[in-house]
Amino acid sequence: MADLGLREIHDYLVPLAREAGEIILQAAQSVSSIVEKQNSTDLVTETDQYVEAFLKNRLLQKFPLISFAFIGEESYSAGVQLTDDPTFIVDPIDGTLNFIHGFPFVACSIGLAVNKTPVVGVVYAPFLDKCYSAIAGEGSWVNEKPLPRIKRTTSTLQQCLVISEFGSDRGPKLDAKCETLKGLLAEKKAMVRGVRATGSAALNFCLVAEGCADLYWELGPWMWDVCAGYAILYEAGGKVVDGLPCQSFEDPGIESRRFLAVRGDMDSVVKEFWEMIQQVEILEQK
Ligand code: LIP
Repeated sequence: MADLGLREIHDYLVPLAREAGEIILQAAQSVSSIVEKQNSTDLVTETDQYVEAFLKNRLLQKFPLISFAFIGEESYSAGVQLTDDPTFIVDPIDGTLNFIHGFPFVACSIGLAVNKTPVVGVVYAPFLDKCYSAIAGEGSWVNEKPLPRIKRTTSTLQQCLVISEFGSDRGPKLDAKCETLKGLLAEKKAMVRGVRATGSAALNFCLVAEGCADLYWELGPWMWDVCAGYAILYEAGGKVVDGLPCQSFEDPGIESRRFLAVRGDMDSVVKEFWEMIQQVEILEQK
Protein backbone atom coordinates (compact mmCIF):
# COMPACT_ATOMS: atom_id res chain seq x y z
CA MET A 1 0.00 0.00 0.00
CA ALA A 2 2.91 2.29 0.81
CA ASP A 3 3.92 2.45 -2.88
CA LEU A 4 0.55 4.04 -3.63
CA GLY A 5 1.78 7.09 -1.73
CA LEU A 6 -1.14 7.42 0.66
CA ARG A 7 0.36 10.52 2.26
CA GLU A 8 0.67 12.24 -1.12
CA ILE A 9 -2.90 11.28 -1.96
CA HIS A 10 -4.18 12.55 1.40
CA ASP A 11 -2.28 15.83 1.04
CA TYR A 12 -3.83 16.31 -2.38
CA LEU A 13 -7.34 15.43 -1.24
CA VAL A 14 -7.50 17.86 1.70
CA PRO A 15 -7.19 21.09 -0.35
CA LEU A 16 -9.26 19.51 -3.13
CA ALA A 17 -12.14 18.87 -0.71
CA ARG A 18 -11.81 22.46 0.52
CA GLU A 19 -12.00 23.69 -3.10
CA ALA A 20 -15.14 21.62 -3.62
CA GLY A 21 -16.47 23.13 -0.37
CA GLU A 22 -16.03 26.62 -1.83
CA ILE A 23 -18.11 25.61 -4.86
CA ILE A 24 -20.78 24.22 -2.53
CA LEU A 25 -20.87 27.41 -0.44
CA GLN A 26 -21.21 29.60 -3.53
CA ALA A 27 -23.94 27.40 -4.98
CA ALA A 28 -25.86 27.35 -1.69
CA GLN A 29 -26.79 30.99 -2.25
CA SER A 30 -29.25 29.96 -4.95
CA VAL A 31 -29.91 26.24 -5.16
CA SER A 32 -31.58 25.28 -8.42
CA SER A 33 -32.56 22.22 -10.44
CA ILE A 34 -33.71 19.97 -7.65
CA VAL A 35 -34.61 16.55 -9.01
CA GLU A 36 -36.27 13.65 -7.14
CA LYS A 37 -34.52 10.29 -7.22
CA GLN A 38 -36.31 7.55 -5.25
CA ASN A 39 -38.93 9.87 -3.76
CA SER A 40 -39.37 13.46 -2.60
CA THR A 41 -36.92 12.95 0.27
CA ASP A 42 -34.14 11.61 -1.96
CA LEU A 43 -32.94 14.57 -4.00
CA VAL A 44 -30.14 15.63 -6.29
CA THR A 45 -29.16 19.09 -7.50
CA GLU A 46 -27.07 20.41 -10.36
CA THR A 47 -24.37 21.21 -7.81
CA ASP A 48 -24.07 17.53 -6.74
CA GLN A 49 -23.41 16.63 -10.37
CA TYR A 50 -21.10 19.56 -11.03
CA VAL A 51 -18.97 18.90 -7.93
CA GLU A 52 -18.71 15.20 -8.72
CA ALA A 53 -17.49 15.92 -12.27
CA PHE A 54 -15.02 18.48 -10.86
CA LEU A 55 -13.61 15.95 -8.39
CA LYS A 56 -13.45 13.11 -10.88
CA ASN A 57 -11.52 15.21 -13.43
CA ARG A 58 -9.08 16.50 -10.85
CA LEU A 59 -8.42 13.08 -9.35
CA LEU A 60 -7.90 11.28 -12.62
CA GLN A 61 -5.70 14.10 -13.97
CA LYS A 62 -3.52 14.15 -10.88
CA PHE A 63 -2.93 10.41 -10.66
CA PRO A 64 -2.84 9.26 -14.30
CA LEU A 65 -0.06 6.75 -13.75
CA ILE A 66 -1.80 4.68 -11.13
CA SER A 67 -4.91 2.90 -12.29
CA PHE A 68 -7.58 4.16 -9.98
CA ALA A 69 -11.20 3.29 -10.36
CA PHE A 70 -13.79 5.91 -9.50
CA ILE A 71 -17.22 5.46 -7.94
CA GLY A 72 -19.31 8.56 -7.33
CA GLU A 73 -22.85 8.85 -6.03
CA GLU A 74 -24.14 10.81 -8.99
CA SER A 75 -22.51 8.82 -11.79
CA TYR A 76 -23.11 5.41 -10.18
CA SER A 77 -25.30 3.06 -12.07
CA ALA A 78 -26.73 -0.14 -10.66
CA GLY A 79 -24.43 -3.06 -11.27
CA VAL A 80 -21.13 -1.19 -10.88
CA GLN A 81 -18.99 -3.36 -8.62
CA LEU A 82 -16.39 -2.25 -6.13
CA THR A 83 -13.28 -4.35 -6.81
CA ASP A 84 -10.01 -4.82 -4.90
CA ASP A 85 -8.36 -2.16 -7.11
CA PRO A 86 -7.60 1.25 -5.61
CA THR A 87 -10.88 3.12 -5.94
CA PHE A 88 -11.81 6.70 -5.18
CA ILE A 89 -15.28 6.64 -3.64
CA VAL A 90 -16.88 10.06 -3.64
CA ASP A 91 -20.02 11.71 -2.39
CA PRO A 92 -19.79 15.26 -3.75
CA ILE A 93 -22.46 16.52 -1.35
CA ASP A 94 -23.37 14.25 1.52
CA GLY A 95 -26.45 15.80 3.04
CA THR A 96 -28.02 17.06 -0.18
CA LEU A 97 -31.29 17.76 1.60
CA ASN A 98 -29.43 19.84 4.18
CA PHE A 99 -27.68 21.70 1.36
CA ILE A 100 -31.03 22.55 -0.21
CA HIS A 101 -32.38 23.85 3.10
CA GLY A 102 -29.20 25.53 4.35
CA PHE A 103 -28.97 23.14 7.33
CA PRO A 104 -25.23 23.19 7.96
CA PHE A 105 -24.43 19.46 8.17
CA VAL A 106 -23.25 19.17 4.59
CA ALA A 107 -20.02 17.49 3.55
CA CYS A 108 -17.89 16.68 0.59
CA SER A 109 -16.65 13.14 1.18
CA ILE A 110 -13.69 11.63 -0.66
CA GLY A 111 -12.43 8.17 0.25
CA LEU A 112 -9.86 5.84 -1.23
CA ALA A 113 -10.43 2.11 -0.77
CA VAL A 114 -7.91 -0.61 -1.52
CA ASN A 115 -9.05 -4.23 -1.30
CA LYS A 116 -12.45 -2.74 -0.46
CA THR A 117 -10.96 -1.24 2.71
CA PRO A 118 -10.90 2.55 3.21
CA VAL A 119 -7.28 3.70 3.49
CA VAL A 120 -7.60 7.47 3.04
CA GLY A 121 -10.59 9.61 3.93
CA VAL A 122 -11.35 13.32 3.74
CA VAL A 123 -14.68 14.77 4.88
CA TYR A 124 -14.98 18.53 4.55
CA ALA A 125 -17.99 20.38 5.95
CA PRO A 126 -17.89 23.82 4.31
CA PHE A 127 -20.62 25.48 6.38
CA LEU A 128 -18.86 24.44 9.58
CA ASP A 129 -15.37 24.82 8.10
CA LYS A 130 -14.34 21.48 9.52
CA CYS A 131 -12.08 19.15 7.64
CA TYR A 132 -11.69 15.61 8.98
CA SER A 133 -9.12 13.35 7.37
CA ALA A 134 -7.19 10.13 7.89
CA ILE A 135 -4.52 7.88 6.45
CA ALA A 136 -4.60 4.18 7.42
CA GLY A 137 -1.88 3.45 9.92
CA GLU A 138 -0.83 7.10 10.23
CA GLY A 139 -3.63 8.83 12.11
CA SER A 140 -6.62 11.09 11.71
CA TRP A 141 -6.96 14.84 11.85
CA VAL A 142 -9.50 17.59 12.17
CA ASN A 143 -8.48 20.85 10.49
CA GLU A 144 -5.02 19.34 10.18
CA LYS A 145 -4.65 18.85 13.96
CA PRO A 146 -4.44 15.24 15.25
CA LEU A 147 -7.77 13.82 16.28
CA PRO A 148 -7.19 12.43 19.78
CA ARG A 149 -7.47 8.64 19.90
CA ILE A 150 -10.69 7.60 21.57
CA LYS A 151 -10.06 6.86 25.25
CA ARG A 152 -13.46 7.03 26.89
CA THR A 153 -15.80 4.25 25.98
CA THR A 154 -19.16 3.72 27.57
CA SER A 155 -20.04 0.47 29.25
CA THR A 156 -23.83 0.64 29.09
CA LEU A 157 -26.27 1.71 26.43
CA GLN A 158 -27.93 4.00 28.97
CA GLN A 159 -24.84 6.24 28.98
CA CYS A 160 -24.83 6.68 25.22
CA LEU A 161 -25.63 9.56 22.94
CA VAL A 162 -26.82 7.89 19.75
CA ILE A 163 -26.94 9.23 16.20
CA SER A 164 -29.38 7.74 13.73
CA GLU A 165 -31.13 8.76 10.54
CA PHE A 166 -34.55 8.09 9.10
CA GLY A 167 -33.20 7.75 5.54
CA SER A 168 -35.36 7.86 2.45
CA ASP A 169 -37.15 4.50 2.91
CA ARG A 170 -40.83 4.84 3.61
CA GLY A 171 -43.35 2.16 4.62
CA PRO A 172 -42.66 -0.84 6.91
CA LYS A 173 -38.89 -0.23 7.10
CA LEU A 174 -39.39 3.29 8.37
CA ASP A 175 -41.91 1.96 10.93
CA ALA A 176 -39.38 -0.61 12.17
CA LYS A 177 -36.66 2.05 12.49
CA CYS A 178 -39.03 4.35 14.36
CA GLU A 179 -40.10 1.54 16.72
CA THR A 180 -36.45 0.85 17.45
CA LEU A 181 -35.70 4.50 18.14
CA LYS A 182 -38.81 4.78 20.29
CA GLY A 183 -37.59 1.83 22.38
CA LEU A 184 -34.17 3.44 22.74
CA LEU A 185 -35.75 6.65 23.97
CA ALA A 186 -38.48 5.21 26.14
CA GLU A 187 -37.50 1.78 27.51
CA LYS A 188 -36.43 2.25 31.09
CA LYS A 189 -33.90 -0.61 31.05
CA ALA A 190 -31.96 0.74 28.09
CA MET A 191 -32.99 4.36 27.78
CA VAL A 192 -30.21 6.16 25.94
CA ARG A 193 -29.29 9.74 26.82
CA GLY A 194 -30.52 11.05 23.49
CA VAL A 195 -30.86 10.42 19.77
CA ARG A 196 -29.60 12.91 17.18
CA ALA A 197 -29.84 13.04 13.37
CA THR A 198 -27.60 15.31 11.31
CA GLY A 199 -28.62 14.15 7.81
CA SER A 200 -25.05 13.37 6.76
CA ALA A 201 -23.69 9.86 7.18
CA ALA A 202 -20.14 11.05 6.51
CA LEU A 203 -20.35 13.62 9.32
CA ASN A 204 -22.01 11.10 11.63
CA PHE A 205 -18.94 8.87 11.33
CA CYS A 206 -16.72 11.89 12.06
CA LEU A 207 -18.77 12.87 15.12
CA VAL A 208 -18.30 9.40 16.60
CA ALA A 209 -14.59 9.56 15.70
CA GLU A 210 -14.33 12.94 17.42
CA GLY A 211 -16.05 11.62 20.55
CA CYS A 212 -19.16 13.82 20.29
CA ALA A 213 -21.43 10.77 20.10
CA ASP A 214 -21.03 7.15 21.16
CA LEU A 215 -22.94 5.23 18.50
CA TYR A 216 -24.18 5.85 15.00
CA TRP A 217 -26.79 3.44 13.65
CA GLU A 218 -28.07 3.56 10.12
CA LEU A 219 -29.43 1.06 7.62
CA GLY A 220 -29.33 2.27 4.04
CA PRO A 221 -26.24 4.42 3.38
CA TRP A 222 -24.20 3.59 0.31
CA MET A 223 -20.44 3.15 0.14
CA TRP A 224 -19.93 6.78 -0.96
CA ASP A 225 -21.74 8.01 2.16
CA VAL A 226 -19.42 6.09 4.47
CA CYS A 227 -16.05 5.32 2.82
CA ALA A 228 -14.12 8.40 3.95
CA GLY A 229 -15.78 8.45 7.37
CA TYR A 230 -14.79 4.82 7.91
CA ALA A 231 -11.09 5.61 7.47
CA ILE A 232 -11.41 8.52 9.92
CA LEU A 233 -13.30 6.52 12.54
CA TYR A 234 -10.89 3.57 12.46
CA GLU A 235 -7.84 5.79 12.71
CA ALA A 236 -9.37 7.50 15.75
CA GLY A 237 -9.74 4.08 17.41
CA GLY A 238 -13.39 3.38 16.63
CA LYS A 239 -14.89 0.53 14.65
CA VAL A 240 -17.94 -0.58 12.70
CA VAL A 241 -20.11 -3.63 13.37
CA ASP A 242 -23.24 -4.97 11.72
CA GLY A 243 -26.25 -2.68 11.99
CA LEU A 244 -28.46 -5.72 12.55
CA PRO A 245 -28.10 -8.40 15.24
CA CYS A 246 -25.25 -10.69 14.35
CA GLN A 247 -23.20 -13.59 15.74
CA SER A 248 -19.90 -11.77 15.42
CA PHE A 249 -18.55 -8.29 15.98
CA GLU A 250 -16.93 -8.24 12.56
CA ASP A 251 -17.07 -5.25 10.27
CA PRO A 252 -19.76 -5.85 7.62
CA GLY A 253 -17.80 -3.77 5.06
CA ILE A 254 -18.53 -0.52 3.27
CA GLU A 255 -20.94 -2.10 0.79
CA SER A 256 -23.19 -3.68 3.44
CA ARG A 257 -25.56 -0.71 3.89
CA ARG A 258 -26.06 -1.71 7.57
CA PHE A 259 -23.78 0.08 9.98
CA LEU A 260 -23.33 0.48 13.69
CA ALA A 261 -20.30 2.73 14.21
CA VAL A 262 -18.93 2.75 17.75
CA ARG A 263 -16.17 4.32 19.78
CA GLY A 264 -13.81 1.36 20.18
CA ASP A 265 -14.42 -1.81 22.15
CA MET A 266 -18.01 -1.55 23.22
CA ASP A 267 -19.11 -5.12 22.51
CA SER A 268 -21.45 -5.29 25.51
CA VAL A 269 -23.12 -2.03 24.44
CA VAL A 270 -23.39 -3.33 20.88
CA LYS A 271 -25.18 -6.45 22.19
CA GLU A 272 -27.55 -4.29 24.21
CA PHE A 273 -28.21 -2.18 21.11
CA TRP A 274 -28.87 -5.21 18.89
CA GLU A 275 -31.42 -6.46 21.44
CA MET A 276 -33.33 -3.21 21.08
CA ILE A 277 -33.76 -3.52 17.29
CA GLN A 278 -37.40 -4.14 16.38
CA GLN A 279 -38.83 -6.08 13.41
CA VAL A 280 -35.42 -7.34 12.29
CA GLU A 281 -36.92 -9.45 9.50
CA ILE A 282 -38.34 -6.31 7.87
CA LEU A 283 -35.11 -4.36 8.26
CA GLU A 284 -33.15 -7.26 6.73
CA GLN A 285 -34.97 -6.98 3.43
CA LYS A 286 -32.83 -5.45 0.67
C1 LIP B 1 -27.68 10.86 2.73
C2 LIP B 1 -26.98 10.29 3.95
C3 LIP B 1 -27.95 10.31 5.11
C4 LIP B 1 -29.02 9.32 4.82
C5 LIP B 1 -29.71 9.67 3.52
C6 LIP B 1 -28.73 9.87 2.38
P1 LIP B 1 -26.96 12.10 0.43
O1 LIP B 1 -26.77 11.06 1.65
O2 LIP B 1 -25.82 10.80 4.28
O3 LIP B 1 -27.35 9.95 6.30
O4 LIP B 1 -29.91 9.23 5.88
O5 LIP B 1 -30.62 8.68 3.19
O6 LIP B 1 -28.16 8.69 1.92
O7 LIP B 1 -28.02 11.53 -0.44
O8 LIP B 1 -27.36 13.41 1.01
O9 LIP B 1 -25.66 12.12 -0.25
